[in-house]
Amino acid sequence: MTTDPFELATEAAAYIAEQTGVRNHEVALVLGSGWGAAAELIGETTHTLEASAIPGFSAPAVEGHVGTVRSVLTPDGKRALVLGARTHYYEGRGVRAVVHGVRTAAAAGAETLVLTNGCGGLNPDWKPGTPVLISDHINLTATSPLEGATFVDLTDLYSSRIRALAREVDPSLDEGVYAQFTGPHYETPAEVQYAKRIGADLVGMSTALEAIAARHAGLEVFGISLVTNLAAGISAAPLSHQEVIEAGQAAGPRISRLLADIIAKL
Ligand code: 8IG
Repeated sequence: MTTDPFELATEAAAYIAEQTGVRNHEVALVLGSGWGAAAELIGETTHTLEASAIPGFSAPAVEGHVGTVRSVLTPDGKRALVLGARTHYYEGRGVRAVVHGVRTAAAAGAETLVLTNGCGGLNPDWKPGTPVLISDHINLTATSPLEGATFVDLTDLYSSRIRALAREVDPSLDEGVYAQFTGPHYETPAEVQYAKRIGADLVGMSTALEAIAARHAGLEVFGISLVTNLAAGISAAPLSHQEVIEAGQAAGPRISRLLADIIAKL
């Protein structure tokens, strides 16, 4: 197998095209915590592949994450590649593995990438189960998915065009700056206050590195977070992974509809 990450993505895309018979997927979605069922309304799933069978992918490490890659046909005839399996930085497989799905989506023909995640919220008005548009990010991982002298502009990384479409679907949607921490531990309350002071509204363990790789690959990026818990210290309650799963389930119908309506407008 190749060691070049872009060649590996090309191999993965070729495998997907061969298995699905679909040459080009114009949009790709990465489903994060709480978003597993949200893709159901986007369209008809025509093919389901085990992620672990696709070159460069591996089985998901986290309960609530789905280890499949699906080809979905939307009602208006668009082809969506739904990546249920995200590799997180904290899994220790390196940044190349973290962004392999994004590079595969680009190699599979995608022009638009929808990144979803579950995260902690810093705004106490955002009750668990609130979807929030990502307007920008702060990468606190101290690394980059890009290697060598690869200088990439990240202005308007999270497409203002698609955010406006999302607000046409639901004018009540707020937006915020997402800070990617490495995890897998959640933040201390002091770290949450630090995130707040440097301009973050959302804290999580994904998305920023993927968005950077997506921009480098020429994709238009849309990011949406599901606030599954108030960040540590914002509420008096301690954080639990169970709470995260339940908030996702409760928000299911709203965020499913939202995602499907946004995809339809792309
Ligand atoms: I779901 O509060 C979820 N993921 N870093 N902090 C971080 N990641 C998260 C959180 C959170 N909630």
